[in-house]
Amino acid sequence: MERTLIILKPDAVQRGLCGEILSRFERKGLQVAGMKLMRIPRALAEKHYESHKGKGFYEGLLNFMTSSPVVVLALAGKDAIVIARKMMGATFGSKAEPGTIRGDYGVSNSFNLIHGSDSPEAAARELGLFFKSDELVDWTPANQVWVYDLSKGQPE
Ligand code: IDP
Ligand code: MG
Repeated sequence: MERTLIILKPDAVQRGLCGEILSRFERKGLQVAGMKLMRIPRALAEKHYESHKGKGFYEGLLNFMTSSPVVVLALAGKDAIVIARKMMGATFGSKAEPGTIRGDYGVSNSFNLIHGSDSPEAAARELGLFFKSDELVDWTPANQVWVYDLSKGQPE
């Protein structure tokens, strides 16, 4: 099983959309392996978004991400990284397809509700930034045998 880092950004928390967004991931079959509400310290936001340093939106992005609490999630599942990115949709609500989280809940070209790791390398790095190892919980959901076909030993 793969893990991905999801951040429900300040606009999602302020607009009361955390439950709805988490519910989509739960219904899809992704498993919560870590979850907390936090205010992101500036230094952590800088590290998380270091690949965007120097871009025009970087300062505004840091201000946005540190302005108000976020919910950070570690979601687990087979191909969790790609699945979560598809469910999020394109970067801005104005462009994201209906049926995606960004497409269904936002219209802004700046506030976009959610972050999701975009590769296995990014997921490992970002999970390490936001969670201590003992904050990530390894557990087996009771319905796992109906979420996946486990008859061949591997989840299908
Ligand atoms: P992603 O979140 O869909 O992977 P990236 O291009 O990696 O999008 O950008 C990271 C984050 O930076 C976006 O989610 C968004 O919050 C912010 N961002 C990207 N481009 C812009 C922009 O042009 N204006 C304002 N914010 C931006
Ligand atoms: Mg990105």
